[in-house]
Amino acid sequence: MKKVMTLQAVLAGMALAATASLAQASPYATELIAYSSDLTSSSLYNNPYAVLGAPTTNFKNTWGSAATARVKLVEPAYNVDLNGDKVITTLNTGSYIIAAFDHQVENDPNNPYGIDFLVFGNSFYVGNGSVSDATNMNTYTLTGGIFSEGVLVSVSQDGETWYTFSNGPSGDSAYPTNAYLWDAENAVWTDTLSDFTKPVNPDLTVSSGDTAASIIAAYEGSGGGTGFDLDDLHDLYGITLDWFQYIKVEGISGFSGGEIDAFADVAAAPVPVPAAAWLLGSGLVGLVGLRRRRQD
Ligand SMILES: [Ca+2]
Ligand SMILES: [Ca+2]
Ligand SMILES: [Ca+2]
Repeated sequence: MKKVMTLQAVLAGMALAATASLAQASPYATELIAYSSDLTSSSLYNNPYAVLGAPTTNFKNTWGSAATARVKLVEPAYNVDLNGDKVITTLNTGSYIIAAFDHQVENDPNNPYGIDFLVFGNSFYVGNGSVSDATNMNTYTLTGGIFSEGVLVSVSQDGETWYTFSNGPSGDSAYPTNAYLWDAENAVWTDTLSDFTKPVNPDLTVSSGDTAASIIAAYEGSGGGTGFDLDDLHDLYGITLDWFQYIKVEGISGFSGGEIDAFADVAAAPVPVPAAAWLLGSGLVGLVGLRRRRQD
């Protein structure tokens, strides 16, 4: 009986350990540390908790038609999500939010384009004509313009000493969020989510006459977001920040107030494994040897 109890205790401990490791796996900001007193949670875009978790994928219009829509690069997140929860927070001049990841976000040389984290707002590419989920992205053309706003972004290791991206980029700017992959062949949205931990190629530009579908294709599966490289802080502060855990967004004077939806830690690109190492790892080396001996 005593042994059974011990085994149960061990199993319970293992389950706890598994839960703990899962809880530390979020690529998104998980905790709200502080926010300005004007963010009182009372109105639609005034809840600072809306910046936690994954970027918004679908939203519901609580006015009039109560229509729902997917978040796409030509139709940004607003109003509430399908559960009725608030999705974005406006940062007017003087507003700020400090959030934290549950792990250190690294300045990883294997991150695509050197980009270490993404900030999602509600910017969008301006298109020719109205847009809904039924709009054909293959033929919907863009003006070349983007609706973006300014949100100042800073990072910190301890929540006290801050490093500000004062030369930009700005939160709530390119690249607009695109939550789902587009099936260009059948001209329909798929239910496959884009990758919110993958940056868009920073060389991508949008010109007048480009179709929305061509830009979605150029996202290469990324869900968009504004990319930040910790190496850019070196020129400003003369230090190399290897990681951070706290992020601060602030309203900038001169802008009407940008919105923040979410923050994401960029996933490092998989490092190509040399063929010999792959064979070793798979145990196929022995098989190759056997075959050779048999042929001899
Ligand atoms: Ca970097
Ligand atoms: Ca905005
Ligand atoms: Ca959000």
